[in-house]
Amino acid sequence: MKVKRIGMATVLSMAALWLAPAAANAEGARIGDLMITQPWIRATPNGAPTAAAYLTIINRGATPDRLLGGSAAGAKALTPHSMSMSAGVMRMRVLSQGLDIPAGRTLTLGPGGDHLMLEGLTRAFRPGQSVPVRLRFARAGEVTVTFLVSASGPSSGGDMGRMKMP
Ligand SMILES: [Cu+2]
Repeated sequence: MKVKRIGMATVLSMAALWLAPAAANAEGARIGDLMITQPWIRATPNGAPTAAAYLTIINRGATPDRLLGGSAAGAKALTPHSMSMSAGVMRMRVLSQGLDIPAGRTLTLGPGGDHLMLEGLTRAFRPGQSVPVRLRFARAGEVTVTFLVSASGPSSGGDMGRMKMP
């Protein structure tokens, strides 16, 4: 029994080391079968009413889930939005049924695509700040994730997790 516990501790510390490079820029989280990585919020100018938040969700389970919404420090509402091109204009709308996270798939939200919309901002988001965001999933439940505020993206390269425009 004692040997087994030491073994587990070693595995955990190795996992922590392996995760360290990503955690340096943006913290992730795990809830049930879902792994959340690269959470970030686009920095806003003073007085901006809204901000967009992005993240990657990996569903390692055999059951689909949905990201329904949540809440964020400094915003009155947080809802999933879709982004689509209509007559040459980018339009977004509230996804009242939430965002699908198919079983065994990775969902990446990035600039130019689906996103989480923070509305009714009570503060500006400055690059380098950390913002606690509560996310609500239909199946996995709720989890608090620390989102990093950035002008262009969660990694120093700025392009990781970005969605390519058509
Ligand atoms: Cu939006």
